[in-house]
Amino acid sequence: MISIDAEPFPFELDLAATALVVIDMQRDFIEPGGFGAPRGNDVSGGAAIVPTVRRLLGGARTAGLTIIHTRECHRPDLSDCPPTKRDRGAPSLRIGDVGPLGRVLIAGEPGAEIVPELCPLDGEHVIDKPGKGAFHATGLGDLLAGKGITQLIFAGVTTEVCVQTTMREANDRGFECLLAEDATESYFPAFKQATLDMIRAQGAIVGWTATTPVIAAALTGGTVP
Ligand code: C5J
Repeated sequence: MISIDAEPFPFELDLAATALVVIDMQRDFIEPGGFGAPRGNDVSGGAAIVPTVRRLLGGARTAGLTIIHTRECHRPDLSDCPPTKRDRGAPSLRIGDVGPLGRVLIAGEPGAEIVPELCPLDGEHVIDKPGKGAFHATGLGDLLAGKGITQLIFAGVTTEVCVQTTMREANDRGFECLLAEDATESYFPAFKQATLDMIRAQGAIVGWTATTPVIAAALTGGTVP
């Protein structure tokens, strides 16, 4: 066990039973013209955390962790996209519309790809998910069970939507969840802060938070990746 200096109290990490889950670091969420920007969001914060997520990935790769990348995206025929999801609000581009990054949030389109700096390596898992939570309508639960994973480290975007939803799904399934607080971002700074606070409140009711340098150093035995 490795003790990680986390909030609200140390996280006891079992390397053999831990996976890193990088949520939705896709061009559609962190580049102009994808899913986020047409909803009036400033997407620059997502791009700003890419080096930090890369550092966390480096630590996880050095430690030999199971690594999972998720992508929020839909089938080209939208058969896995509830009309309520596509139709809600008044964005200038809806899911499936053609934009500067191809069809928005559609599997196989440029915008649905993970940014090149965080490109999955051979042997890492990529989970395409139609929902905000990564357990909904995916094989993630079976994948983790098959590997004996009981602890999850989280990074990615956006903090209060897909990251938090997946952490809550995982928590309810019995996983211990640690969020890398500087390797996640929201379009709304107040929502990010509120999410960090609510996750670790009430004695880690959803999970723990810690910084990437602390997690990466713990994963690599003190060396900074
Ligand atoms: C959103 C996500 N924000 N990946 N998706 O709709 O958080």
